[in-house]
Amino acid sequence: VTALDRRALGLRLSQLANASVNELARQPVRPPSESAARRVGFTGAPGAGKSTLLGHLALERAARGRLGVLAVDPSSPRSGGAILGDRIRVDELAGNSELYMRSLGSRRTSDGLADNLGEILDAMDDFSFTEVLLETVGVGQVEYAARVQVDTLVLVLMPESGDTVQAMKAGILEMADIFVVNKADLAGAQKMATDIKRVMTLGAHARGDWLPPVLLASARRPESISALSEVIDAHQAWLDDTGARITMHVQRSRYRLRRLLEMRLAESIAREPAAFFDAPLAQQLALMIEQIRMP
Ligand SMILES: Nc1nc2c(ncn2[C@@H]2O[C@H](COP(=O)(O)OP(=O)(O)OP(=O)(O)O)[C@@H](O)[C@H]2O)c(=O)[nH]1
Ligand SMILES: [Mg+2]
Repeated sequence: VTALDRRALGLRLSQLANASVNELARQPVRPPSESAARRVGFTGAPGAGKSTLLGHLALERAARGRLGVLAVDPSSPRSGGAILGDRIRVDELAGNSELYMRSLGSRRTSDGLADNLGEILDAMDDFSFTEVLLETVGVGQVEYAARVQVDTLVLVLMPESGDTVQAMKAGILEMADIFVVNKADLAGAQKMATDIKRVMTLGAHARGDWLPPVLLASARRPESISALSEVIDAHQAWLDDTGARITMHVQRSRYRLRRLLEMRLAESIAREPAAFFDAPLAQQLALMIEQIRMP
């Protein structure tokens, strides 16, 4: 593996964040790959402590190989768009030549970035990342895109915030692989965890299903970060053992095909309906339809 070309990667990600439908359609169709970066997503309400958690996890996991930390449009005025939480010493991470951190915005709304997230994460594979940690905020379109694009989705909740109810309403609860009741040094964390566990065990679970664990975590308790790191590994191992990773790749291909068609259709209707079947989209369709056939 050659040294990370930060300039080239930065340029590529900026291009993809603002890419047109045609530019997105020109990105290659990829078969499942053993060498693809493990993708771990973190979502939750503004201020839930996602960036702080990511920073600590990055410190813990950076030694394993090339690690990317991406944040989609962190727009909270409190954090000022910081990728790492305010308690992380950036210099601890900055010296690591195999660590890459970057926040992503798009010229559209932050929801617009949902269109490009798949291609952005694919680009990380081209730069030989071992793992990518992705932070998204809120419960918009980006959350649904993130669910499809990451292997492991961690939902970060704050105690006594009404986050559980909000997440339930938005359907995020069903999407999460791991629940983190964060800021567990604050009151109400244990009760919240118990409530979530109760909700989770209500649903029917087939043998061999992944039952999402509920963890308490706090930036002030290093052992809680290690525990989360281990659970992420356990979920990744489960994906490999059950073949779920392959199913996931098929779902991603389906999602990409649908998004490209929707975007292109909307564009064509707005301009010139006959242009819908122009290259390069049409050329890609045959390849992509092949890709979504289950092996
Ligand atoms: N008490 C307590 N505060 C925490 C903990 N982790 C983070 N915080 C604080 O919570 C605030 C928000 O932390 P961030 O990590 O920026 O939260 P975020 O979810 O990334 O926020 P946005 O990106 O703005 O949505 C900061 O002031 C942190 O210091 C924790 O474990 N306990
Ligand atoms: Mg943040």
